[in-house]
Amino acid sequence: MARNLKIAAAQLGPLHKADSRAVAVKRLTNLLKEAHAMGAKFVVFPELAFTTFFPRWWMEDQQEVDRRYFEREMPSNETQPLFDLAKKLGIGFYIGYAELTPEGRRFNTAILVGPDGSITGKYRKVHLPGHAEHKPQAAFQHLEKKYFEVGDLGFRVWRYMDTITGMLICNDRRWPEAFRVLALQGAEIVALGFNTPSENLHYNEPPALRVHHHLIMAQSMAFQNATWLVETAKAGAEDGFRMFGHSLIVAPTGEIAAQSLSEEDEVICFNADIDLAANLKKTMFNFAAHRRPEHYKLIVERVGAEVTPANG
Ligand code: CDT
Repeated sequence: MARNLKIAAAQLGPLHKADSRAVAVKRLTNLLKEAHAMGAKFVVFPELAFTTFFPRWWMEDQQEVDRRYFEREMPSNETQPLFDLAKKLGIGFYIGYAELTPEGRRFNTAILVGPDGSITGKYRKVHLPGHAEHKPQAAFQHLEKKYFEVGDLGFRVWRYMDTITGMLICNDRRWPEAFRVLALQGAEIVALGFNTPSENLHYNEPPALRVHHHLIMAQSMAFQNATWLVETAKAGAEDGFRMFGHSLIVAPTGEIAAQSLSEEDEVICFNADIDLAANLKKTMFNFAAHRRPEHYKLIVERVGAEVTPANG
């Protein structure tokens, strides 16, 4: 019997420093209602969805950072309304947030919540981009290496809503290894939230080129790993710092099934045939038949590139 799942990407427009969690949760619940009206059963929200993208700011008072931007529990009193509404509507969701553990560790985290409201899975971001030190000359900061530890849960998949679903977060989408580890566990859907500045912090780069990279990566990762891929942005100008939208639902064929048009709150939805990848997984990307891991050893043995000429 065909397996179909109506999937939505619920893109958020900007959340400013002054916006409270209550404002964010209200907008997230409105998006959930809109997704429900479109028939969605699984909704993917962005990375760090309850606050502004705070790693763009250098802040020294860690207690204040924890209070304003980190979640000590999920759900909390403030975030509970989203969980309650999703459960009432029978919708499962992915959402990203800044996690502060009881031991005082900080992670950039995403969770998969079942349509019954229970937390099925947790992922802590592995690829933390940017820097840890203050760059006073830069137009903005990208301080994920200051505010978060590298995730310690690895890349996992879960049996979820009659599919096999994995999670990634933002910069992970630039690393083929992350997708391949999920695909080797049978991933049929990869859910990912992101916050990507339109401007390159390090050197001048046309914003359109940054979107181009985002699109070609999504299409190739979905195809080469024969998986559905849902990528949801937090977008627009947060306190004047612009991030692009272009939230996507990509089929295992590498085709873009749906794409957002705005940099505002916006829902896109697609009725995904989860078995669409079956032929691809039996032929071109039959990993068991064609992969040659004995020749891939450097992938895990070496981190940075080193020049090693073939002839010594
Ligand atoms: N949130 C996130 O990971 N953003 C990065 C920006 C990298 S620029 C230092 C991204 O890969 O989109």
